[in-house]
Amino acid sequence: MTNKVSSTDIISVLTHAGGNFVSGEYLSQCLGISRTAVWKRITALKKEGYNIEASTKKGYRLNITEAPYGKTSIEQGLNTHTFGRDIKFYQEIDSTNNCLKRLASEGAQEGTVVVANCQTAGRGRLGRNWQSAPEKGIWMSVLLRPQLHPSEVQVLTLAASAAVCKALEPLNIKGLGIKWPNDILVGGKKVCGILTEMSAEAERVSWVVVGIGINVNHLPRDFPAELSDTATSLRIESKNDSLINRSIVASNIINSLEEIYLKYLDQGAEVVIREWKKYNLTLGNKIRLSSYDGESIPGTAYDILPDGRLSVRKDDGTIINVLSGEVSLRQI
Ligand code: BT5
Repeated sequence: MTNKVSSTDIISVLTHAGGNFVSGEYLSQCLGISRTAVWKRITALKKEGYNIEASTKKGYRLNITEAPYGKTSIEQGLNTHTFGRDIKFYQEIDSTNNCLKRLASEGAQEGTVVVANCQTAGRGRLGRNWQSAPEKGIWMSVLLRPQLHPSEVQVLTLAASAAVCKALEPLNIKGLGIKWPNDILVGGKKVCGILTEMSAEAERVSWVVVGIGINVNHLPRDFPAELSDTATSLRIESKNDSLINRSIVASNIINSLEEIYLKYLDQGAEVVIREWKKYNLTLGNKIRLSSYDGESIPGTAYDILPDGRLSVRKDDGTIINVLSGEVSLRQI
């Protein structure tokens, strides 16, 4: 009897559970084999490549394959005028920002989007590296061609982080917010980073590429050791432990980015800053401001100015306004 129970029977029970956990005891009763036999078969199935999660308390769960993630499934969720009307989707690319910068210099339209399932050379700011594991995150860049002075681009960076937070609202993640200028954190850990790059003449912007990297379906083991204390994912933070549909999240982001961008061009920076402040984790907090020349200034984040600069009251009482730099929160 025992030997006649095939692995397919186990897969069929787990599939039937629709991605929920099934206890070892239930499997054992259902299939008429011992719990040890269940465990042995599960181990063999995992070796075959089945993505089965085992939990001593809850039992076994087959990770149902993620909903489709590609150009068509992202397009299906769009309600935009121009953003995302031209999506280039790659299974693998060096960096979506690099790719879109090339396309921008060849004359690509505003709203062109590049998305990749995996980046082999994802970039952060100042030459830093951005870990972009295959299948796990949203690695995406959006092209803007605003009629703006280069000094007004900082506000676009704030707009992008506010747009991402708004798009993530349906996931109901407690404590998600923005550390100035545009790191999105949950419980002090980074879930999203944004890299804004531009090409400009003295008085006018030619193009801006907004690169957005979001850790979506990572489990803790998917992060390299050096990020284990500082990075998190939407899946980890959403607590219900099921795969998040990246297509829906990506299209929501494109939708909300177009909305806030058009508002900025139409109504000015105030509307962006108001939106950004809804998700603020920085203002009112004690911070340490590290400038790129290595100086580290303790103070309190005080306000955002209309040009996107952060106003900091230093611990000695003087006020400084900064356009760039690294903020670390001294308390959350
Ligand atoms: C950023 O830089 O946060 C901007 C990241 C932008 C990534 C997107 S993905 C799509 C587009 N294409 C690109 O090539 N880039 C953009 P920064 O503030 O400099 O943060 C970089 C630092 O974050 C690194 O030095 C690591 O410490 C940490 N880090 C790297 N990968 C991470 C990840 N996946 N999650 C959380 N933290 C990470």
